[in-house]
Amino acid sequence: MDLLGSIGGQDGSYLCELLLEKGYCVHGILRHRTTADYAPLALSYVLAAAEEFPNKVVLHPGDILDPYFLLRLFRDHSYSEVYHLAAQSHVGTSFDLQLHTSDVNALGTLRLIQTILALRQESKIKFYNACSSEVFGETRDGCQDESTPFRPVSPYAAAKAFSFWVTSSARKAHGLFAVNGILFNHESPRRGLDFVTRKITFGVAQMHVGCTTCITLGNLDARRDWGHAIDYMRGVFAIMMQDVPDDYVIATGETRSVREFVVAACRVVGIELRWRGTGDQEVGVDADTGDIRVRVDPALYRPAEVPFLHGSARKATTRLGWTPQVSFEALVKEMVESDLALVRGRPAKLRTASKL
Ligand code: F7E
Repeated sequence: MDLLGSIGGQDGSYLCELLLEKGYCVHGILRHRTTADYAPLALSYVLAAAEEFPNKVVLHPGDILDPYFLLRLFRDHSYSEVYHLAAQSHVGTSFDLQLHTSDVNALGTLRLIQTILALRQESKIKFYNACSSEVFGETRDGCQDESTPFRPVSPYAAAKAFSFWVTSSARKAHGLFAVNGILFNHESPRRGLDFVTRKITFGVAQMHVGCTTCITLGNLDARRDWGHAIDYMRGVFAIMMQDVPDDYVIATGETRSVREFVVAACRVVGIELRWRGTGDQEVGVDADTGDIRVRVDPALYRPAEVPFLHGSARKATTRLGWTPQVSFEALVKEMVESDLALVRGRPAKLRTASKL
């Protein structure tokens, strides 16, 4: 039996489906969502799975911030694998919600580990911690892998670095099968609307049907290594299936700028962008019509930015046999097409009914 904390976001929803395919019974923690990382599409897939397989998907409304909730959960159920995905996952928001971000992302991890240790369950549980490429922070060039030093620049990344070290410490000090996945950015149609990729694909879809004329973005030159969340959840599962616990980078090995992402997304609906101006005044213009399609708003710049991420998943490829299957172009196309269906009122699956 597996526990996903939390199950209601992009990663939880895909991992839940993957584990169901493998024959697992999946328990998931569903937090009452009030923050910016609300991902209604992802949640709707989880609710659909719970409706379809009521004996296989069990949802626990709760919060990893509540130690008594965790104690009850781990006392009343016997878990063999615990996937810790719960986070305040928006890096920009972490500058405004520093304590909350630390409480969830850093101490939340420790609360889970402490619960396992307090109940003396360390010999029967495998524990996965969702670490993040944001921990590499100020790196400017080259590839980042498991040996790259952490140089976090945001409260989000500092908290994720803490979560990394308490996880590896639990492995070394207490013999818990505890592993970190250092995942680079991973996207999909189920991504929350406040992450740049989905903001762009949803904006492009809205432009295409005439709901809006322009997308407003922050730093167009930040570079990220973007992969597909389904590929990355396969990687997470592979990490947990090893006999020996270890930490792994999961990345595509390709890096692109936000600017390149928006160009690729516009191309899916037949818009070719030309760039005019510099800095805050830069605009992306529709080459055919001359209409402004992209603007820059300095309010969306981060107080401290990670300028460049480019991962090397060589260890995962060699030891786990993991490679990404979905190309950058296929990812962008899938996201734009899914958002087109959404804005046209024909989403693939969108459930709102819930027994919670
Ligand atoms: O930003 C720039 C922004 O918010 C990507 C999370 O899953 O991946 C994600 O963190 C880049 C940044 O993701 C806008 O400044 C420009 O440079 O999509 P994002 P992120 O911060 O990289 C890591 C691996 C995680 O672990 C995190 O949980 O895009 N950018 N304009 C913008 N970003 C946003 N959100 N909105 C803009 O308008």
